Amino acid sequence: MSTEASETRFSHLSKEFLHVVEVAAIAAARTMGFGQRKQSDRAAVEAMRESMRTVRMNGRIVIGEGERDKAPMLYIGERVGAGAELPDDDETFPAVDIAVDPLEGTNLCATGAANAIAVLAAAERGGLLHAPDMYMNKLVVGPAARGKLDIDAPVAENLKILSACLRRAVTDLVVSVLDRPRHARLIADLREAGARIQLISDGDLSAGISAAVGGSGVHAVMGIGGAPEGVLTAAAMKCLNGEIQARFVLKDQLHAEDHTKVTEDSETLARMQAMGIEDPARVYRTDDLAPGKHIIFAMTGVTNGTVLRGVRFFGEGKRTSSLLMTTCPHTVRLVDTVHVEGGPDTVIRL
Ligand code: VTB
Repeated sequence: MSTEASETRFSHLSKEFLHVVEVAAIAAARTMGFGQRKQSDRAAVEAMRESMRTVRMNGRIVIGEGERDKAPMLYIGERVGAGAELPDDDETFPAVDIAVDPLEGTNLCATGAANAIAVLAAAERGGLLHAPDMYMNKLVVGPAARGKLDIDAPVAENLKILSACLRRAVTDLVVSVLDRPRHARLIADLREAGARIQLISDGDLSAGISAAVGGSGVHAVMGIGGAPEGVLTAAAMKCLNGEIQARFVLKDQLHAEDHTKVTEDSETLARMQAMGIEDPARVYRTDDLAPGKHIIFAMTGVTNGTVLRGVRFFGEGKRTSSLLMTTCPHTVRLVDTVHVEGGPDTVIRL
């Protein structure tokens, strides 16, 4: 098959992935505010898994719900899609690596708080890093500051550079940080430097997307969150021209002043090695986390958020708001979908 034909086949998958995140978001949104985060997550996972069965791909989950023994569905290594049973070299369907977070922000959904999303990223085989389910220190910025900051530099220094890139004072900057005790020092440093802070209870992936787009009121994300979300953030950054720098953090380093020191958590170190992470202290950049040339990133709002609206149910159907992005061709689509369920008299509001 010509490269062009296989590229076209791959980019056509984006519409199918849009459907996958839409149905996951709808299923999760049905449970909004129930106070049952596991139930919300299960609803999203089941809907996503079911809708993925017919996607015309030979898919492999590289970031999912966990290791095979802990997660019955969408576990790391699971084969998905219409070509799931086919061998790797079969060309009936494109071979695709997939990272999913069927419900990013389970607590946000369970409490009806802002920015719960359903997310999927895809790339050609090998295009997304196999990141173990552990913590990661992250620095996320938009295109204006891409390549200019350094995750190892003091916070005040990074803010100074960011303020110059964005042509505003440090006191005008907003940095999003997960509200966790482990960030006490980071928050103190940000305050001392004079930046404004948006403390979020969950969801540093959606915060990263906000930081990368203009007009969101968020200029950077800093601090320690999940590594799987880091890979998904990298996929989004490739589409938005933003940047993520990141470093794995072992559990016993969580409260340490210096996250660059490798400690004795031998079980996690072994898990990292088994997944191909040779140097645990290395700084990963966007292209290390998402090296793929052909990236598809699809996300649907579950609850109302900074860049997307949540799912709305209106009796004769529902309405979803999604972001669908591809690198080849480079497109960013904002997709507002009305899923009509009523009869011929249903009025569609535009
Ligand atoms: C992180 C963050 C996610 O959960 O994984 C966080 O990346 C977990 O951190 O966006 P804690 O273990 O400290 O709760 C999220 O916020 C998703 O909910």
